[in-house]
Amino acid sequence: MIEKQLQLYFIMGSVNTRASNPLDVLESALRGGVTCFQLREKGPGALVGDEKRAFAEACQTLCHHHNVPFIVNDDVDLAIAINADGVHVGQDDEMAAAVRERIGKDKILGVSVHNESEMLAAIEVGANYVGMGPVYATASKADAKPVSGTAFIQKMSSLYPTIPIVGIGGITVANFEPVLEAGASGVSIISAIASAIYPYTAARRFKIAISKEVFSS
Ligand code: IFP
Ligand code: MG
Repeated sequence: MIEKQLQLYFIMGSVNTRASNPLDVLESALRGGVTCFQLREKGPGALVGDEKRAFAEACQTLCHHHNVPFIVNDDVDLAIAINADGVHVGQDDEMAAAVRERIGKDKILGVSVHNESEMLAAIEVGANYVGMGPVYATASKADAKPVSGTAFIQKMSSLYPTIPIVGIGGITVANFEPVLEAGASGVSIISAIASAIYPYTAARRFKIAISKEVFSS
């Protein structure tokens, strides 16, 4: 179930979009067929406080209209306050074990991992999926770690086949296949949809290409 929801995982904040109304971009991405959404409201100009909450709730409403899970990056308080479907945390964010405790067992918990010990820790706390990357070079994250390629995904998916993996970082419709072939359940996309001139078309292209890939594997 979660594997299918992770297939085309769109991540966005109000500062990542080309179009001036980020909600239009999210709506287009949802119409195009993204299967999961993470609100990652970060960087210069990011919304905070009440504005962030209002934006989050607007995103949540759109996601629910399309039956797509709404995940909040890092901000556990916000996720709990608005009853989001889940939380994604990195290694420097609130410890995953504490997050699981706070959100409860029925919410989705995603954790970013960069090595085997982080992978084991994520499994231990009952993460529902792990994010791995940057698979390719990315401009969306100022403090991104060195490019990891698909080798780490390959290794972790064969050693720990029970926890779904999402590849993230620099993924486009032209380079996503090796990520799924390495064993990822899905791919996370920021720029290739959020910064596209036509986010609907961009999402739709991913959707069709991924359906073919999943069908043929
Ligand atoms: N991975 C993911 C996800 N989200 C993030 N925000 C991140 C790494 C840093 F794609 F959801 F797994
Ligand atoms: Mg983080």
